[in-house]
Amino acid sequence: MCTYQKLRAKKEAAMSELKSKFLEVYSILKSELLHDPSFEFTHDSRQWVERMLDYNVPGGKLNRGLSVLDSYKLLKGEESANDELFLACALGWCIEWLQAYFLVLDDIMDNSHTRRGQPCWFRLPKIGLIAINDGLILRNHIPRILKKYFREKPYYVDLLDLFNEVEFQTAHGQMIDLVTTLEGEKDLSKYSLLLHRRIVQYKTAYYSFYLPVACALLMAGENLDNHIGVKNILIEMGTYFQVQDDYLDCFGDPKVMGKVGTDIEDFKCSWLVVKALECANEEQKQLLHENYGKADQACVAKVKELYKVLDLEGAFAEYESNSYEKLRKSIEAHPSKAVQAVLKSFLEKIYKRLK
Ligand code: GPP
Ligand code: MG
Ligand code: MG
Ligand code: MG
Repeated sequence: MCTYQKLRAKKEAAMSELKSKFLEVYSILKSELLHDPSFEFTHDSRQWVERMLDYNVPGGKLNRGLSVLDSYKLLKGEESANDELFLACALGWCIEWLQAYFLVLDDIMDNSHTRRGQPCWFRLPKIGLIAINDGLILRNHIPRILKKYFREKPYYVDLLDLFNEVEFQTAHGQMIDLVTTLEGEKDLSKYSLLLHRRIVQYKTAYYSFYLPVACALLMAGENLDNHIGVKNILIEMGTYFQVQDDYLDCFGDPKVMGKVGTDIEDFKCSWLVVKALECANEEQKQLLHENYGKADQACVAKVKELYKVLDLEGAFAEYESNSYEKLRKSIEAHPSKAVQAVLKSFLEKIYKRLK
């Protein structure tokens, strides 16, 4: 094994150790939530919530949650106490709970079929629209975890405020994502990179990128008002991440991603359709107007064919390497080496991702 391979193997072993520690904390939090004294659980109701949690919370990549732990360790150096690491895991799980809540509802709104390699929760027999209430339960678990573990901390109010702000921003991002696709207003001419940027910053970047690092900063005793530069870099990274999501929706391998894309059928303001509109001739634009946003698989195939002809794969590869270079430069310009390490670790996790 060469030095690089050894280093990589070491890093992977450390990551899998971190992941199993993180998963142990999931079991503890779940068990506490299933014995919450504010509700008189019966055997059946406890079983319902447990099955819902196991189906929707821990089965993803866990990048957002693990990033809290990772970032906190990098900010504090190696001397962090075990109970502090447990708290970083608990905060990480709050983000995974938030993500589960968003995904359960997003899949209903996007009319999706699969998620994380299994049917979407609302697609299961006897679940249907009960999934909406399950989403509310997931959402309500977050302040309960925060109260139990952080009530006495000086940063408790900031933490609550952070989760509230980010949820507010995400719901508004989701609103513009959905309203642009409304029946009767299907008008491709309003789709632009500017609109796309606005949608993805709000619906994805705040909760997926800013939130984990902001949690770690609060735990490390930092004032978030002093970290606007970090926030801006993370929002850029989140934008890049959602462009990847849009790209993979059409060009990714559903088996690897665990979900089948629906953006073309849903008339989404995806990065791909915006790029296609930018480089299409009049005839190709006409084809898009006629076929984009239709459930008919023949229409979807025509749009995909046009994406190939316009070499959107090439356009994406160029976007990806430019974004990566730009992000690296802004990270390297940051005055703190510890913060640089946090941001670099995040960027390396998503660069050229396939899922
Ligand atoms: C990702 O969009 C955005 C979210 C999951 C946020 C949802 C917000 C709510 C308030 C419900 P997406 O639809 O492109 O994600 P995916 O491709 O994973 O379905
Ligand atoms: Mg969506
Ligand atoms: Mg979706
Ligand atoms: Mg998507």
